[in-house]
Amino acid sequence: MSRFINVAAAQLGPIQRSDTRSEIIERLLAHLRQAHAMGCQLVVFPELALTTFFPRWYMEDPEEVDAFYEKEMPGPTTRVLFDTAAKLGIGFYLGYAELTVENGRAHRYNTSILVGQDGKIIGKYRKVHLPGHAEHEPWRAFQHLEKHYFEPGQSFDVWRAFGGVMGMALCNDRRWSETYRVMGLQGVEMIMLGYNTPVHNPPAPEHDDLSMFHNQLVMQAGAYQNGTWVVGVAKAGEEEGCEMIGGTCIIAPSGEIVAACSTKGDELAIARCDLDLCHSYKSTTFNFERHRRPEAYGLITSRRGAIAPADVEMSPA
Ligand code: ING
Repeated sequence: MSRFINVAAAQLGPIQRSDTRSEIIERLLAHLRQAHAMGCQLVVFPELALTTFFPRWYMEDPEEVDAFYEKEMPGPTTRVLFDTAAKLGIGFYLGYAELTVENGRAHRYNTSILVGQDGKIIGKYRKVHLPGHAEHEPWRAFQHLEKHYFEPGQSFDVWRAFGGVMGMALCNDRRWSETYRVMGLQGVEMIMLGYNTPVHNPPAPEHDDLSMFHNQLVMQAGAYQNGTWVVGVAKAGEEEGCEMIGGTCIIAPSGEIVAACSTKGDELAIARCDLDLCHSYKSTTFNFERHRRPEAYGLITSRRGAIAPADVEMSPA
């Protein structure tokens, strides 16, 4: 008997700085209701789905900065998402900026949660790969200060939910093969990941025309090489003068895109996902137990940066 989940990839168009939390929550609720009407059990929202992508600015006023973070989840403005999920029997993945106090110290993370069809939190993930830079770099058309505003997460976990093994990632994580493989080694069958990706990458403008190609490339490869579904969801369009890619899509364990958005606004891409398709890859081509050779992979965890043999002239880092 196949295990199906009807999944909605819930793309958001831009969120401007002046948009209020209640206006944004209304957009998320509209997605939940539409997905429910279309028979979905799970909705996947983007990264930082409650605010504009604020790491594009260098801000020094702590109050100004902390207004972008959620101090509790659910909180006063987000509680309605959980109540609606429980009422409709539809779960969701949500990306947001998390501020938490542990042992009297404040910690800030780029976070996602997975909420079940009963409206209860199943799991939390904190972004491991924080791109960009930690200090203000005025030469850039816009900043990318995730290393300034967030601490990195330390692990990729999976959870048994929705009839399968579910995993979470966030944005830049999708560019690193280790993200998928660590969850693949835990039997993941569906990876949910939201992203906010500017078209323009200031350190490498020559890549800009390939931003959509790279977006699909990494997610399709991750899906196929680990025999897992991947649901990639954009916050897209022009946010505060910064154009962000769309490309929201649902990818099967074969690596094929089975559903995709075609706009850069609020849009659902929906697919009926058969989790049993994963087995076809996990038991053959990517039967890790039969084919992997960890004894040859030591450098992957023992070395951070690339080191070429002495006689190869490499361009300066
Ligand atoms: N955004 C971008 C991402 O990885 C980026 C940052 C853009 C990195 C282009 C490299 C190239 O999609 C986030 N939020 O990680």
